[in-house]
Amino acid sequence: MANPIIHPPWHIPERSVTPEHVFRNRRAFLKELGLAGGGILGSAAALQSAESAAKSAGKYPAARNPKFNPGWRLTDASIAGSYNNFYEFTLDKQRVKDLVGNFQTSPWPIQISGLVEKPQTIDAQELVDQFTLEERVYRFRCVEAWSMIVPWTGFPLSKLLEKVGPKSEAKFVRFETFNRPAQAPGMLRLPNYPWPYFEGLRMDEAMHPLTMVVTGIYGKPLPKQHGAPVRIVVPWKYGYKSIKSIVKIEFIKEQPKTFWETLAADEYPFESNVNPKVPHPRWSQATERVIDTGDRLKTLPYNGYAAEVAKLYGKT
Ligand SMILES: Nc1nc2c(c(=O)[nH]1)N[C@H]1C(S)=C(S)[C@@H](COP(=O)(O)O)O[C@H]1N2
Ligand SMILES: [Mo]
Repeated sequence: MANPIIHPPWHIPERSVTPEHVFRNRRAFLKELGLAGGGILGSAAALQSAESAAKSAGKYPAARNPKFNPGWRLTDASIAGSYNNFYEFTLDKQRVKDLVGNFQTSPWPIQISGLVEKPQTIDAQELVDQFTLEERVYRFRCVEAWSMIVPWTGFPLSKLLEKVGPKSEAKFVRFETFNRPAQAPGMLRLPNYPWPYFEGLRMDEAMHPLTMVVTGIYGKPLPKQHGAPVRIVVPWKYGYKSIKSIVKIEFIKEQPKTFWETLAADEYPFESNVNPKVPHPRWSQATERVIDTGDRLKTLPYNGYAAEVAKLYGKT
């Protein structure tokens, strides 16, 4: 076969996104969900989708929330966008951006399920359109001891939770990333990894006002290498908790396993709060390297967010 890549049924070439393609996308998506009815629904949906795309485009850049605008020097955008951990594509941080070409991020059904009042499957764009986007400057600290400071665009995860209504028995939220080896070459090269990537938070961590659903960075929609179209960002935890390109949000009773915990439980425990005093089994966490300047900084407890979050862990 000339082309070994088998495209999913809704595949369209990315470069030609026009309202007409948005229309076709949308229909294919609804069909997949078993929702496509006659022409009326089809064209109404198409209109809605075209409107939705236009509306989303107009949301960037979102207003910066002054509470999260500490005047820190931002990491250079092109460096943040070419130094990515996204193992679905490659382990080589500098090459992720070059390998995301086949990754299709629209349409993007997200399933909200489990112990929740309003379970649903909804396209990422429609979901995001229900919220007011804001920009927040956050520190970001990877467990590998590098860090950056970036302006994320999105909204608090708590707002989404309020809308879908977790039941009182729900104690944890589990997130899952897409599972499409044909679009993500790293998945095939690491066959022993427990794909798709999955993560979790306690309900109080998920409800904390710092925890964000992120749709953009540096005033624009998320580039694919940063986890398009929708990811989570939890700034007081090591970077791997901030799961990219999510397709599933599930409310559950028991603490979920996580991808990295499954691979090495002693190195990547569920909680994984940034803590300079607790070394990784193979290296110190006392300092961090800023990815663009190369500066060595002292790592702060909870990545600098102790005043906001230490109380979640019985500490002040
Ligand atoms: N699905 C998925 N999410 C992921 C990862 C990944 O490999 N796959 N890597 C994590 C790690 S280790 C880090 S440090 C951050 C990196 O985010 P960035 O590339 O936007 O800086 O994404 C996290 N989310
Ligand atoms: Mo990381």
